Amino acid sequence: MAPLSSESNTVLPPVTVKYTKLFINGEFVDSVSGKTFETLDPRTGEAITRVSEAQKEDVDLAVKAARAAFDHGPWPRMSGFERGRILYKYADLVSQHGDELAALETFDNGKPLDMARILDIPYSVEVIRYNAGFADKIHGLTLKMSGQYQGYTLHEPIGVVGQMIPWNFPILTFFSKVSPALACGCTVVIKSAEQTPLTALYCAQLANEAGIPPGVLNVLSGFGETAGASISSHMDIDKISFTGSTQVGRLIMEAAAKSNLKPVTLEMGGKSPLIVMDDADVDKAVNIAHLAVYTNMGQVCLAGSRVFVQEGIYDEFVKKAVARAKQQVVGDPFQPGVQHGPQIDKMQFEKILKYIQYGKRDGANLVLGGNSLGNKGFYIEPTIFSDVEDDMQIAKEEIFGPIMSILKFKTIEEVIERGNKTIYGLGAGIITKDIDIANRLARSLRVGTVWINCYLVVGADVPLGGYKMSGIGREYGSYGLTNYLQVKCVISPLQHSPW
Ligand code: TXE
Repeated sequence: MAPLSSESNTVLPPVTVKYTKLFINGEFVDSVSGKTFETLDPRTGEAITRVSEAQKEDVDLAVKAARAAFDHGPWPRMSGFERGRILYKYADLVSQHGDELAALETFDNGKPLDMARILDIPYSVEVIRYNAGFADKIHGLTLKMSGQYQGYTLHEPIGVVGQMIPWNFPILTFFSKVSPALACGCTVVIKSAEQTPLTALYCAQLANEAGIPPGVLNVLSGFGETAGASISSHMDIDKISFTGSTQVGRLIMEAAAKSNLKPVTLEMGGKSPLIVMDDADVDKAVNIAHLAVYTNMGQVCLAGSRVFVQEGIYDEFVKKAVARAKQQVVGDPFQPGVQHGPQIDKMQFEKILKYIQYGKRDGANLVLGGNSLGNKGFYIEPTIFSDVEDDMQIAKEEIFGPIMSILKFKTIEEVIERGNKTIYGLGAGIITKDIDIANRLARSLRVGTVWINCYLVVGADVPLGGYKMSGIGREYGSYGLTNYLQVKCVISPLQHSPW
């Protein structure tokens, strides 16, 4: 671990900010109130720039534009082929501007530039292309009814969609929400997270260049309690899709229920078990666990934040996990080779340090890290606790930081029960050479994704979502498109009509 100490660690970002206003009806506009807010550089905690702040009246304007574009505009009415063509162009533009977008993402979010370049941007492009390819393949069924009737189903766009995204994967969550909705012919009002508004605004400009008509995609920067709440309670929005905390997911569902009962898709928190059996290759298991916990500084909903290791290899695993984490290159995320940058903001930084205190207080064994790093920004050392017990706070609650909690178990029955003993159900990992054990665990864990001998492997074609309080619905893959479609059934008499 490279110590972070002096000011000289912070390098100049290779990017300038171009777009800071709200994007409504195809134009960048000031907020009605004229209010703006700062977005911060997590490397320093200092302001990058100010962006316009959307509030209720701006949400109303964006919804009005999206409503008009849906009710009267060309987007839902054009052929799926044409919509797909425009979305492919959008993907090409994101790819062409990939270096600038990656740098902007790192500037606003603090994730290593290497990662933004090789993961966030290409994966976003893949997601847009995947959904673009579906635009002309959305169709219903023909139904041979009993009696003198026949029916068919139409899969129609659900309407105006409101979307709220988090700060941990700003571009990726932007496109995982926007591209299936657009492919289905919906129009969108999306609010970025207040910590990371910059790449969404850049992508709004690219939507214009791709030929997405005005009003079809509206991008707002603003806070959850104001702009976000206005979206979820809006009477003229037909559907909500949200990614963020379970706590806010609940508020959104409540607001949707209290307004027009719009359906909601929720992707929320997790406390995913990663189960390492005695027969595992310990070095490989340590690598997988390392990636499962430290990717994106632990700010991943699917993070394998409870590492269950069977007793026979427990001590060796802990020792090797510590050695592996010590190799993590921590530093300014713009520096080549850096794998671990700052946490997103002061609130998350303090939350994580608080959990480190809880771990110590509850008697877990701190075997690595446990401190903040440097004299500015939001850096935290990769941290490991061993001897973690199920009822400790660090084993129960989502920390969303670079903390590995290692728990010991004896039998499969025990680990199934303990793995499932959580309010969450997002992901799980299994590391074993025994196919029977892998199959049994995969069937027994109540989660949306199970990885066997790997972790955090995702793809545009693979559905993602949670059981229990981790979520409602699935995103990505063909499943993701169904969030944005209504099914209409049309029935008519056959030749010998009884009417
Ligand atoms: O999330 P919020 P925060 C978890 C993680 C993290 C914790 C808190 O544990 O430590 O949540 O993070 C918008 N109506 N995840 O506070 O508040 C908000 O503006 C409508 C897991 O950042 O849920 C932002 O756009 N919208 C997660 C988005 O919700 C509201 C990713 C997420 O913010 C709103 C992020 C409201 N009342 C955090 N209040 C994941 N699943 O990956 C806030 N928002």
